[in-house]
Amino acid sequence: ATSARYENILVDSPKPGVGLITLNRPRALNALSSALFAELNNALTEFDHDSTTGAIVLTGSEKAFAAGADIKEMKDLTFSDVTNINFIASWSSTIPHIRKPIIAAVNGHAHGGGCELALMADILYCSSSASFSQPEIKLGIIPGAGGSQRLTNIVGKSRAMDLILTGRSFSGVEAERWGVAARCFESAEECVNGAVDTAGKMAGMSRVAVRAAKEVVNKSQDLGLREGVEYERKTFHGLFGSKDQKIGTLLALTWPYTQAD
Ligand code: CO8
Repeated sequence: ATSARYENILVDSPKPGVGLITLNRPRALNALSSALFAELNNALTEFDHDSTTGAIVLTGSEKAFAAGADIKEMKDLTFSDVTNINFIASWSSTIPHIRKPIIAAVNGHAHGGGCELALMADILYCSSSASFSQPEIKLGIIPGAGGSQRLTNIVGKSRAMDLILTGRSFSGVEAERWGVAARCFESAEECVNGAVDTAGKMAGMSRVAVRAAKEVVNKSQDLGLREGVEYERKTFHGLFGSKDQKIGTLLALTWPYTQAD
């Protein structure tokens, strides 16, 4: 992976098996433009296809994960413009098809589309300095990349209404308390390092099992309990056809794997 052909992002591999994408439009606090999303979608797809990568970390700077959609790009668009080009549809079309785990490491501002982008990740880590919001209501619009759905699924209807209808911010500490973030770290550096460590652990697991685990957890968001549990069992059965299952269960018989972290 190389950053050379990108203008809005940096790509790197900070440890074996881990792909790191850093949003890099510092002068606009990583505001999300169509150009940035084209690059992000491209980099994610490349890491997904790259056999040496097992998991992906997506981050921004210490000051901003992303301060939302680029207001300058949006301001003159009319209703016909946005429906004709199906505005921002392509922004959220790639991420749900990425099969490797994506961990968002959120520091600083994550507003509007930036908050929605973080919510699209499989796992969200943040630091206590993170500030999240869905401020669209203040611009006379509403969340447009899944915020009203994903945030509501996590925090519940009442809290989602409270946030989305006022546009108020919530902190990294609140994000962890409400289950928006899996972990809240004290500093930006610890947050990114923590995400890279977790990605490294996942990259060391059976690839086929990690892919299946991500898929079944995501199904829980779309399917009812009975169908979801059935889907899980079929996928579980399928894994008995993998070599990793044979090796993994054999190792589990001989190795005190539960104590080794
Ligand atoms: N778009 C374009 N430029 C931006 C944006 C943005 N969203 N946010 C910040 N910038 C630019 C500023 O214009 C400024 O540029 P310049 O120096 O040229 O004037 C530079 O970044 C630095 O910003 P500030 O000086 O304002 O920095 P502060 O530290 O004082 O404030 C804030 C930081 C509070 C984050 C402030 O910049 C702010 O309120 N930004 C706008 C946040 C916002 O309303 N975002 C929501 C946009 S709506 C949206 O995202 C719709 C979602 C659509 C779906 C997206 C799909 C993923």
